[in-house]
Amino acid sequence: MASNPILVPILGDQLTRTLASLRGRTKDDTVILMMEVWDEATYVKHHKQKITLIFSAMRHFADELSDAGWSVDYVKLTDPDNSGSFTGEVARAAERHDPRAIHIVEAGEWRVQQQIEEWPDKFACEVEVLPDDRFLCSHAEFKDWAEDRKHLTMEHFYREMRRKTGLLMNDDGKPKGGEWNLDKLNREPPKEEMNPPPVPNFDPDEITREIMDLVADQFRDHFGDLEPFRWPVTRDDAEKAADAFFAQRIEKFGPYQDAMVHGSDDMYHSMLSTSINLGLLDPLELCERAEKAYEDGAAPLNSVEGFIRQLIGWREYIRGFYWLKMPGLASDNKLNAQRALPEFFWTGETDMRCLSDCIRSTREDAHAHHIQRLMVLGNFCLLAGINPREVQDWYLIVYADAYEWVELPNVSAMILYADGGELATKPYAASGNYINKMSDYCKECRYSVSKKTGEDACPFNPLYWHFMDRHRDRLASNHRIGRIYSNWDRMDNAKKQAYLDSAQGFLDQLEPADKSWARG
Ligand code: FAD
Ligand code: DLZ
Ligand code: SF4
Repeated sequence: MASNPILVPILGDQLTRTLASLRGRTKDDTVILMMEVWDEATYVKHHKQKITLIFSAMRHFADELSDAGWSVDYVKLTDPDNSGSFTGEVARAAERHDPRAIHIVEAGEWRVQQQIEEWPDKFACEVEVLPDDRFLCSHAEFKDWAEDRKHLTMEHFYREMRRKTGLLMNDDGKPKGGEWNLDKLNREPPKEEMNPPPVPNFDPDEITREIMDLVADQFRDHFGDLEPFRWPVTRDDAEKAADAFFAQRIEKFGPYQDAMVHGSDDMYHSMLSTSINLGLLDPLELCERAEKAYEDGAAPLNSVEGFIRQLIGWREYIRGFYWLKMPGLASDNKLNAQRALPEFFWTGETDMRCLSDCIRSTREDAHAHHIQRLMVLGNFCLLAGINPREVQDWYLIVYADAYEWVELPNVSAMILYADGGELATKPYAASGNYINKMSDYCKECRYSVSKKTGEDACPFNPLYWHFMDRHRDRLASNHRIGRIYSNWDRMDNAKKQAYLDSAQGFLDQLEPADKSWARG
């Protein structure tokens, strides 16, 4: 190793061999630093599988780099000298290696980026922070796009990304199939006999087992089941998971994207978000594979367009929105929602069958699919007026794919309307009817989805009107939702009061969560 090498810290969600900070570097002049630190593992009490996933993927990635001839300085959580923070570990590594410069790719999260921005003042050597070009759209590009727009409509952004990548585009600049967005074809309710092919399971190897022992010991009071642990932790396994999706599930991904079935949180979804967010899979490569599946006749356009839209549309848009709106987004609460998160979000103990199933899969798998996160769990938090900070913590903790850059806009702006409607043009509020249409939950629920008020009524029904009524001032002028108030106004006063009383009765009996589930 040359003296005064370049020190390249690689964070836990930067596990990509072509990372900007490694590109163009020579192996005899570079020391890669990877750090397991208490600050990251405990600033919220992440699900046990999330910690296992990240540490195991980090250790496998470090081995892969070492096998390829890189010098990797890997600090384990249990290292007695571990300072517990990124900054502390970079300082210790700087003492060990006396680098002439530190090169790091910008952090995904605002909180971590704030720490990195202090490094030039803290360290004697030069610090270079590189853009994370694993995303298609840079912060500056998103800012330019957003400037002077009244509404930051995802659909407009998505079309820009389609043009930029050429994905599903004809040579004349028009979208393949003639339409940009085929979402209207992607709302099939579940069928009786669907039998989606099982998602591949990846049995823990020795490295993962060692971390599972660590997690069982050190993080035993964190939420979630540690076993069975089935997530891919290497690029090879992540690619096997992608192969299985493209071979078996993409065909029906589109139509059943919004369908919910009791006991199933994978359905025809890709289950690739953990690998994509860690950096094990490249989203653009996945989109190109999806397009090829369409060209080869292996998947219909609505499935392929839907998948590509999630990745180059929603995922990129969400990240751009996060960086545009931080730090204010984290404390936005435009609907002034102040109710505590109910305890059943941690225990799953509720008679609401839809919620208890989504919380079960969250506890067992550190996963729930999009429509469960949005229209069951999210819809409940919106209608019940749960405080955004508590909802944000919950989502960040419980999902194995959760990092603040992707969790926060989805929670604060998409489900809670806490930003006042800059991301979502209307709140995603729905009564039990929507859940009944799109799932098999209601038929065996203790509540009746057809009952509107009273003890046995599906709680979503009165909660929906309670929400609409209490936010009338803000929502009545919204042209996408305002006409709902004419239905409310047509009801007689006794019926309205019955709705409001039922909702209030339900809200009053919710037991607030013990705060120690979330932090410290
Ligand atoms: P698929 O259904 O197969 O979708 C394909 C890919 O599209 C996903 O892997 C993901 O990378 C991307 N994607 C889809 N929707 C979104 C979206 N709204 N935002 C960003 N990317 C998207 N996704 C996360 O990766 N991390 C989170 O912390 C997260 N929190 C969420 C919180 C809420 C309230 C909601 C409504 C959605 C959240 N999502 C989050 C988005 C989405 O639910 C998950 O990406 C998806 O369920 C992961 O499963 P999958 O890989 O099978 O996804
Ligand atoms: C989520 C997480 C956890 C639990 N632990 C670590 C860790 O010990 N070391 C690390 O490099 N990264 C960890 N991460 C992921 C980081 O929080 C992630 O890299 C930041 O969110 C990026 O901004
Ligand atoms: Fe959920 Fe209501 Fe259906 Fe029960 S009846 S499963 S609470 S939507």
